[in-house]
Amino acid sequence: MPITPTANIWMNGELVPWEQATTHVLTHTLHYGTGVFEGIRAYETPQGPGVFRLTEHIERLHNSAKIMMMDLPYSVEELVEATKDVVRDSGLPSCYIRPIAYFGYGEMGLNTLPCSVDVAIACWPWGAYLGDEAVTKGVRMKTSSWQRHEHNTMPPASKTTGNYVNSSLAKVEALKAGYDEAVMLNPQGLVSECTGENIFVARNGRLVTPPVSAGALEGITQSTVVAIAADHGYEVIVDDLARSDLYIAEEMFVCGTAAEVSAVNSVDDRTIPCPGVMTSAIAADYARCVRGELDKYSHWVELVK
Ligand code: PPE
Repeated sequence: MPITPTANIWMNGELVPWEQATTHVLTHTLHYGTGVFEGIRAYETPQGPGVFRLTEHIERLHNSAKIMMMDLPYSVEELVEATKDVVRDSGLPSCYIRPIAYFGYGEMGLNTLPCSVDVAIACWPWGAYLGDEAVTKGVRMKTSSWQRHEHNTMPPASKTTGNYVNSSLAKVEALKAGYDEAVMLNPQGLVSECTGENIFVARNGRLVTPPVSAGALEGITQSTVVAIAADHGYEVIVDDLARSDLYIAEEMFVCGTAAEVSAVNSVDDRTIPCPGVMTSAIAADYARCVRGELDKYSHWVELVK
């Protein structure tokens, strides 16, 4: 999806014009995929832009860095404030936000310990990640021939840039085959997640989502969905799913900051009823929740003003 240059970008404490937010080709992370990043959305509210679960996203960035033995030079509080500055400065009513921390210029070789750490935060307007009709018509999924990382290969709990080589291979394979998105299985053959979303499946009237132990990222949208589902009285369990559980799902959706809640209409050409009743209700409430329209969750919307 294209990005439009729209806003100043925060780099190591300064807001710099979009075109000047560049790095040297010998930046360490460019060579070894060792950066960590986040994907966050700000939504329009009557009080101006509100960033959804901002603090939790920045906490996850810190955790990703910790897993990578990267010492972030900014605290959670500082990066929360910096993110608000970027959004406020952009003047955008809503946007996608991409914080990234990376090993910088000056060292080469796989030892990251002597490297400098740079941090940048950018934002831009970004539409529906899996297409405008994802919520109503649903997306076509294909099981990937690429496996999700095993825990001792690349830690899936860290949003490390290099982890996304796996996601990109799977995404391109699915698109080339005429599908919208890939389902990733782990080395044990169990369902893990998608290239950039967590998975929910309805089986026997209750929702099932795979655990972190299956190689899924601990999704912030996933946890929002669990809360919303409970409000509707839907039972949610975190459990392993086999590929065949997807084929006979009563309904299915995927969720993530970029993709929000997107219904799935088929997996490997097995049709799934779409959009399901639970999916539609959860997608509608998610859209309200992120805009601060559900009182119970309004504290999740961190206003930039
Ligand atoms: N799994 C993966 C692998 C993943 O990348 C994401 C977010 C999720 C699950 C959902 O996590 P959360 O956003 O906390 O609900 N993917 C981000 C990056 C997508 C991209 O293309 O880049 C996102 O949704 O922002």
